[in-house]
Amino acid sequence: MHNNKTNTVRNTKLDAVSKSLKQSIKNLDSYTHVRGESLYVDDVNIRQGTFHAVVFDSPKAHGKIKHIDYSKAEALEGVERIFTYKDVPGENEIGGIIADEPLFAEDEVHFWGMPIALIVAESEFIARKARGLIEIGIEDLPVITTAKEAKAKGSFINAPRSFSLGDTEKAFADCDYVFEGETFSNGQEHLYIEAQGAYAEPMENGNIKITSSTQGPTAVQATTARVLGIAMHKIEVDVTRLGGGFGGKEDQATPWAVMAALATYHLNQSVKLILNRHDDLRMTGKRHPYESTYKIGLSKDLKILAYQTEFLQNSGAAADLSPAIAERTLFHATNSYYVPNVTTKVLSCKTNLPPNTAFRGFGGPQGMFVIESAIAKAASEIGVSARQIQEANLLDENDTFSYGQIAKKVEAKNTWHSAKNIFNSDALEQEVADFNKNNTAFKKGLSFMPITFGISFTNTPMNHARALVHIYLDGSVGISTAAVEMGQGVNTKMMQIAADVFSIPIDKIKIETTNTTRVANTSPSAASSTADLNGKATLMACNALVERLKLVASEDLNVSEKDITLKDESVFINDKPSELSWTQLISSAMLKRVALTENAHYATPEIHFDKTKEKGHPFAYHVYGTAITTVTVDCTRGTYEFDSVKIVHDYGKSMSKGIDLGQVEGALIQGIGWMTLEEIAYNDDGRLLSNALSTYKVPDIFSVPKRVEVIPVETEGNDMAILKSKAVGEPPLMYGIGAYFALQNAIKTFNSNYDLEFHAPMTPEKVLMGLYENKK
Ligand code: LUZ
Ligand code: MOS
Repeated sequence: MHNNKTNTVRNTKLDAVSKSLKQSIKNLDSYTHVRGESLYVDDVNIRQGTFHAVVFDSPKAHGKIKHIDYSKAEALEGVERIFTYKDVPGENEIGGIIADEPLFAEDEVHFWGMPIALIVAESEFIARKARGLIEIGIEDLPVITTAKEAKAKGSFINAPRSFSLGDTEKAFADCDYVFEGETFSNGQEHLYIEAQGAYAEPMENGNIKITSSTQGPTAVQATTARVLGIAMHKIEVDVTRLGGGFGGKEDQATPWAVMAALATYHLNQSVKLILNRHDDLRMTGKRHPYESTYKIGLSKDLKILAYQTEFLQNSGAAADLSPAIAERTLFHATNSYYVPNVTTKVLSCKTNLPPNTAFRGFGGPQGMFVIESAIAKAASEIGVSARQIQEANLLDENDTFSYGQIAKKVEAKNTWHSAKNIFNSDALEQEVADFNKNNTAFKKGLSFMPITFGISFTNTPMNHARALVHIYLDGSVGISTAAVEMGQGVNTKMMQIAADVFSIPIDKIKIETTNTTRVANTSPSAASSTADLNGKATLMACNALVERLKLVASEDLNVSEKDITLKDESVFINDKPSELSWTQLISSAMLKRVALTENAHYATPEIHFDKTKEKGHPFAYHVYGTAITTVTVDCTRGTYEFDSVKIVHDYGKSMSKGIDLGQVEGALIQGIGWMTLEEIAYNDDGRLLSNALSTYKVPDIFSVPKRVEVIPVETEGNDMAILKSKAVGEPPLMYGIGAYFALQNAIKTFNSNYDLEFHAPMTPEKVLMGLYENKK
């Protein structure tokens, strides 16, 4: 991105931020970000002779490749070589969960944008020009773009999954009200600012080093080894940071890294492959669109007695992470509510779209949108407000989730009632009602959105991490973990932990790049769990070092180690400073030949899940919260503005308030974008129409709510979270679902004949149609 980066390493003033660590620490990356000094893949100093690569991809969504002619492209001056599946020495296979995804198409293409070949040239410009010279003939095969069509044709990724609790069928028979309906939620483009990319370099003895913009360095390493047919130890993957991931680089950073490595393998030369925005939008998968049906049954006093759904997930042309995402949809199908009788089912439908993938929330938001739709429908039919139904069914201590986990330390009612009190929701509702009485051209709508999100990878074996901590002989510290910094501030959190345990300033600590040679066999930075898993490992490693150092100090000072603490860069005896400083203590430990390196392994305790029974205790804990959203709709134009989103959020005991607030705000806006603006469109041929930022609208400064307030709920916190500071990455995205229902409530006020539709995103066009459809 910046080739002329300043060469002087500036003296970063980090000491200022080390004070009052737990209060308002900034994301320490912000200093290099604002100066343009943060390093991304495109900033790697490339070796002389490095080649540049561009991917040739399918111009059809489904078909048989009849012929490809590379001769003109190969003849172009500056083109080094074009690689296809024929050049794969190992397996032409990159599927993570199911082996159903070739790196390069062989004789068939399954989606528009599917990689077919890699063009390697002296410059990206030449490679791109060569791409235009490739001639391909494809015999069309039928194209499926929607989940419903796939279901009708029996096209699935895997077997359906189903969770159940109680006796749903019997419970429906006992309900006073039963409603059924359909919902749709569209996909979502990740739009990480840094597009996908990797840089591969040949090392000695056929080893390859890959610098990748990935959330999953081990996935890149393992898949490269598989495709090249060599052992994992020959591949080193290094990640400095990502310019955003949002799930889009959990699995789908892999192919580009593998392709670059494949070219390096053959050419024994460095190869850089960075997608431009158009290529990235076309070739990569997105959040899964879902088409779902629901049936909800209630008693007269508005208790939800029974709930049944069928989720159709549009998985795209290969499994990718779809089965895991489908599973999380089931985990979150009842959101923050206790429902005693539940039957949920999800079908991962195979279509001819790019394989859809992880996106912040990982299927949870799609599941939660459906039950909120069902509640809105029930409320409208019964003639009560959705808020009454929501409030009557909030999860309580010791309630059972459909997957068997017993809810503990539940904050659903706490956040809900705190939100009502703190933000005086009665007065807010009155304001909205008064406004609507006094205005005809503008209408306001208000919604409540409670959230409950389970923390842990739902796949239990993935919940582990390691930290490698070195104390250098001058007392400075270097930390390696599996955590990938992608803007979420995890490096800052790791530093805080070490600074806290060692009681040294943050400028004595460095978080190293994430590298497979220092921390191996890692799970991706995902599932909101990165700070928990890697933070716990870091805490364990630092604590072990401190125990060792205390022994050294007790010898040096001739006191019991029980009386020793490390504080303010000194050794304290019974809370009074001794003459021994941190640096002297480290020198002393060196002379005594004490190990100043520790490697710790953390695996989340207590969690388990039995897929044969679909029961267990998959989550370390849950994160809770409630958002109140108000919107004003311009009923002449269909445009709208969010007046405010007022949130009571369960941070536990936040260890980095600034970072966590940033996560809540960012996730909220991303959720509002998904629900209101961002409209992915493929045509019937499977071609992405929303293929640029001119046709794909993301929230900008004008579409964010005029006011966002986030208040932490008072809570005991949870020891399964790092320093009781709960995971914060994904849960707040689902506050954005409230935006949909606030809009719907405004429309209903204007047009009492509006027939509730649950078809997200609620774009201004849809608002306008809703305002005037069947209006008397
Ligand atoms: N990734 C994953 C995730 O592999 N498993 C998960 O459970 C998950 N959850 C949220 C986001 N990414
Ligand atoms: Mo994820 S959706 O990569 O946490």
